[in-house]
Amino acid sequence: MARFYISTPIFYANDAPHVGSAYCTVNADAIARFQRLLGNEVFSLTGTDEHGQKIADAASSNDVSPQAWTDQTSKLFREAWNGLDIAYDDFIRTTEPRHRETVQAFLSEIHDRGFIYKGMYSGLYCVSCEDYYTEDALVDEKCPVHGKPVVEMSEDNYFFKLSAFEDQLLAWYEANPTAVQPATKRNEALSFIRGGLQDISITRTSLTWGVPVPWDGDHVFYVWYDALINYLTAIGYGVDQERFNEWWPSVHHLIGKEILRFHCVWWPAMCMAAGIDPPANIYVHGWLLVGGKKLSKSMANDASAPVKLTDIAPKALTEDFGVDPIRYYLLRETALGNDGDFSLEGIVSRYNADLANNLGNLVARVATVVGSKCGGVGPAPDPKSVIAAISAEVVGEAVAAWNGFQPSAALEATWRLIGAANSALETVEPWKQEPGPAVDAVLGDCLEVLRLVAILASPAMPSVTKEIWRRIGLSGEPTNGPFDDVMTWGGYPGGIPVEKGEPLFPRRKP
Ligand code: ME8
Repeated sequence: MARFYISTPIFYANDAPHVGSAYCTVNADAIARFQRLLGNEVFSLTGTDEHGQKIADAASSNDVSPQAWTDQTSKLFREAWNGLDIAYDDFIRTTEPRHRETVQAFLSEIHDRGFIYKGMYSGLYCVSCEDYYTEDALVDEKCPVHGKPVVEMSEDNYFFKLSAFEDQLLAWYEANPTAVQPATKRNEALSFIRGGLQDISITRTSLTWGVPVPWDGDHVFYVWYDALINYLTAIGYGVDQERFNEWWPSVHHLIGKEILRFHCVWWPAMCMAAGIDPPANIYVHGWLLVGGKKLSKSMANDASAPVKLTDIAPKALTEDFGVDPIRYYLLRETALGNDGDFSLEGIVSRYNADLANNLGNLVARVATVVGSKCGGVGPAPDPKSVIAAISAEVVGEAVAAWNGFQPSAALEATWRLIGAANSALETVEPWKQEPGPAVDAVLGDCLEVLRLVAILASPAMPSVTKEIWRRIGLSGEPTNGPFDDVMTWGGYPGGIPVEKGEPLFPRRKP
């Protein structure tokens, strides 16, 4: 049994989550669930990022304290994740005492090792990014990510000697060619490093809403510096060394592309400075776009946005389509790493094509014909079925894709198996045949396909796959044994009752 640690970024608790925030979390959850299926010990982490100027501003415009504000908003994230069936193992809030202690211990270690010094900083700051920009990086004199005006800031700060880690970072990238994926993102990080690294300011005096600097009470840590350390807090850095060593550095950080520099340059360098190994893997995903623009909280105030943010809030979507179909859409529609268009029309067409017409139809047809031709008792599959070979290929591909952080490809492969079963039904047309071995063979094969699909698709659709499992007469939950054994053709025992039930995915009007 291996250990598998996966993290999402921690989300700014300045406002409620949107479906773009859910995108990363659903992908991380499905990948974690697949690793649990393999029998691995999994630790999946998510949470909220609660310090910094952006949160302080949101709290003050709502006339409450930052703590009260983040208490409310953090709860909204937790509720949204519960509503999307996210099986996280820990939900961290950066305002928790455990996190404050870890931040102080980790940064004191870097300070003691001589990589933090005091100096003056001035630059152009985007509050939404909580980041400084050079003049060249601005677009029309505005922040390149948010399109908002930047402000001149000048502060007496502590600096982290990032510049001292240029060679070490390049050597780490060289020695770990798959540490940052996909390769295009690795190249982006490498070219940033090769372009030369400057020391970065890691504290603020202009703000009090942050983790206090233990060696200088006038300063708090800059929010990004506190945030990245959440990945260590959750596994007991400085508190439970044994637990920490069990999980670190074999971590997989799943992140969005705009926070690549923090995770792929700063974070490994910070780890090096503190004397721990950098994270083993950082997987960078793209954005959900609406009308070509990044889906973001600021769309709430944009009258020209092509869709109202409230109409596509995670809760509104799951109430309309169901939890599993929304999870499926987020995982299947776009290959992880690319940008993808998000639209309600897109959800409906994916739902009708893959769920109603394909999986739902297979479940319904098999159960109906088992009812009419086999007295409601499912026959066993044919050990020599032609579908057995397709199944072996699909299982191999799906496993490789899940392991390679490609849920979309894993589901695409899984749906080929569903397609093979539907084609076999159309060829044999058991509903037109007399009961007998030919009817039993095709229905047994289809039931075996449903058993395999219920397992392979369970990371994406945990509830519906349980229901399929139950309807075809199996007990427990999808998977009931060592992964390689349960994925071998022929596991459906036959001789057990099959239930028809209501349509799993009633067709939607396009
Ligand atoms: O960046 N499509 O928080 P955040 C896909 N607190 N992903 C999206 C998205 C979209 N339209 N919109 C947002 C932060 N995201 C920091 C992280 S980690 C130590 C600190 C993703 O709430 C985005 O790419 O602004 C990012 O990975 C995540 O949501 C959190 O964004």
